[in-house]
Amino acid sequence: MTKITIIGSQQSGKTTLAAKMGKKGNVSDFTMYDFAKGDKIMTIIDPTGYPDSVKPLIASLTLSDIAILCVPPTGLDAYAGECIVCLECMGYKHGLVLLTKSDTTYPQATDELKTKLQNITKGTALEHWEYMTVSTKTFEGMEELKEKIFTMGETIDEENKKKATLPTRVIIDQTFNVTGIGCVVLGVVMQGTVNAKDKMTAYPTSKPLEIRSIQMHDVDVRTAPSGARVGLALKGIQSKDIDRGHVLSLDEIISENLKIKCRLSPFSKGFNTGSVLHVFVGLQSSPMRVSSIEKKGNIVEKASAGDEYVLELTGMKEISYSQQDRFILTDLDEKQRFIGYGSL
Ligand SMILES: Nc1nc2c(ncn2[C@@H]2O[C@H](COP(=O)(O)OP(=O)(O)OP(=O)(O)O)[C@@H](O)[C@H]2O)c(=O)[nH]1
Ligand SMILES: [Mg+2]
Repeated sequence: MTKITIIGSQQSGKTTLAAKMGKKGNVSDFTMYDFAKGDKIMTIIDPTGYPDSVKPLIASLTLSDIAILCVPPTGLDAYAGECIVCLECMGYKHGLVLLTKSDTTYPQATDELKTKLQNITKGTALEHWEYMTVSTKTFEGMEELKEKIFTMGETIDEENKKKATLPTRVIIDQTFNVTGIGCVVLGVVMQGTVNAKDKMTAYPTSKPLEIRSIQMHDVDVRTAPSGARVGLALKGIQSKDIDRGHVLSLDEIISENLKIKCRLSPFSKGFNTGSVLHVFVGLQSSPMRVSSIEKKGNIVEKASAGDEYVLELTGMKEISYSQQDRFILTDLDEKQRFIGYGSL
């Protein structure tokens, strides 16, 4: 099961592409599309709530394995630039650069655009991503794109198999109440394996629960592997007690404040002690005040683009995370909102 997020320039054909690739499903601040061919299943996410908010962008990418960065013949715009900084901050591994609307340009211009983009993305997470060309109008490149995604999906399936024995963690992106069943949640098994009857805890609220039943793409299953998109019916918890961003796990760290080692993006403006940042971890986020900035053991007043720091951040809301999680730092008042990333 391969999960893809489509991002990139405004009006580059992202929504049209998603709609041509799959059948429209759930809509919130991102829209999901499903495609199945034999045992191959694909979920395509269109983060429609971006660029108004960075939340759906981070959420969609977190729930996906592959990012498709769409660039039309007119090139990168400020939002595609911001998407690249986001991918870089997330350390996003798998992706493609898709040169869209190929029916409106000619091959030489496409080659020039590709060379330009390869120069811009040198040294970033996108450096070794493949380039493909499509038109949703003439269907040029559409089959090749699907094939490419399934091939990448095989690599991702292998990576997921290696995560099967890790402690189980499921990130929830939707919760609702179903009459006669009770609390139902949708989410992705980020690592480990979920089994019916498993006893787990919802974090950061620390509410205990039991997995009553599991569905994968509307089919009842007893167990769901790492990487699976699942629907879970839960026992012992009400839908009002669980929200998007919550993590089902056996053990997570919970805190309001953080002390993290972080690296600022070269494309950020930096910040000072006292600044308020929005810190994301998985699908959770919290506004946090920078209470101290340390550079190589010394306390400093300002954090600048491209450098590394130890930050102390003070929040007012509990978030949950684990030792290996990556925190994404954003400043929602800036034009380019991604500042950098950090870890414990
Ligand atoms: N000629 C041509 N037009 C296209 C193609 N794909 C999309 N379009 C047109 O481009 C416009 C934008 O398409 P959307 O799919 O809405 O693009 P988007 O990237 O989702 O746009 P935003 O969400 O507003 O950023 C629409 O008028 C589409 O009909 C294509 O391959 N060729
Ligand atoms: Mg769109």
